[in-house]
Amino acid sequence: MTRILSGIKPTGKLTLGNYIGALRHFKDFQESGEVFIFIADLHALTMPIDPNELRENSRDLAAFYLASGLDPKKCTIFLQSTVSAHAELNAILQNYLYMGELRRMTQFKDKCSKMNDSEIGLGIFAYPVLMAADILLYDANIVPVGEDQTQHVEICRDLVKRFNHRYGDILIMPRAQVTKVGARIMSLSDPSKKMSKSDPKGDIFLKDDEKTIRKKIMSAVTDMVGKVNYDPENQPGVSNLLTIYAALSDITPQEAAEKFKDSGYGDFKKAVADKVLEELLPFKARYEEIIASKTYVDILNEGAKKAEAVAKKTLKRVQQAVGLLSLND
Ligand code: ATP
Ligand code: LTN
Repeated sequence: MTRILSGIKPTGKLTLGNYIGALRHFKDFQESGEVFIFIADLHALTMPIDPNELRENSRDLAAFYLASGLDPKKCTIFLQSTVSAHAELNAILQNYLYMGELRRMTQFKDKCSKMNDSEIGLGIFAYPVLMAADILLYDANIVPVGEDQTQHVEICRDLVKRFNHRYGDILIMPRAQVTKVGARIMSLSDPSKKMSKSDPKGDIFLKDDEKTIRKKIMSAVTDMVGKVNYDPENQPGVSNLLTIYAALSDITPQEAAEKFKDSGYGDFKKAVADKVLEELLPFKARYEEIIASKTYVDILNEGAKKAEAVAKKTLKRVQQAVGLLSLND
């Protein structure tokens, strides 16, 4: 059976970009494969974060997973830090990715370009190693992610090739799966930048109320062209709104553009806001119910047990392959 694995790091308030590019799709895999979805809390430590905020973000993310339609009876939902095999496999795999290739990662360059070496933690540099451990522990075949994470899945694939070449067929080769529409939602206030939860200016958060969401969409940056076209190069703001509308309607941005070709920007933005709210308001209501009832606690405990059983077996296989002595065999 196909194994599917993905995670989101609890670094801040989740955005509409996280929802459209990743979260919204996770549930679709539940019927066809064996799904592992986790809260990447160890990854959240790679940039400075307040401990209380990290705890709150982690609870929120658990509730968002459940509100998105992930069913703990059909998939395994867990906190990364509660399955120690992640850290253990990380310690082994760090020897199979190299400084030169880690330095070329876009995320590392983006996050650290304005810092000097004395401020850059080892964790953000070695981020892809831990992410590879996350993926490989579960023998994942498919890793659904937004576009910005595909480079990390690619480096994981390089690691698998290198490792298997040396030790035999030990690790399973994963591949990234990126949604066709909405893999890179841009900021509403600056459509040249990715919408990102750690850079929150003008972006839509899943916890925003109706009034705020409407206001943000109505004041999204557009252009002077005055016509709704899908043309990301010349009309990035309008094209981004079309992408949001299209992704949530399961149509292409071109189809969305056709629908609004005779509309002014005001009417078009109102339709986008209605579409976003139609999806987010019921989602938010489910999230609030889950947070209040704390049902996520038992689900995460149960998930950790199920995840650990799978992860331990892979860890053992790797430990044996590289020559770590096992005293019980
Ligand atoms: P940070 O700002 O802390 O780096 P982020 O908002 O980029 O966080 P991640 O935790 O890195 O979010 O990403 C969670 C998932 O959401 C990943 O699969 C990522 O590819 C996807 N994602 C993030 N931002 C966007 C976006 N703007 N459009 C589409 N998908 C996105
Ligand atoms: N790097 C990812 C989070 C993440 C992940 C993973 C995603 C950590 N480990 C393994 C898929 C598979 C992010 O920033 N969203």
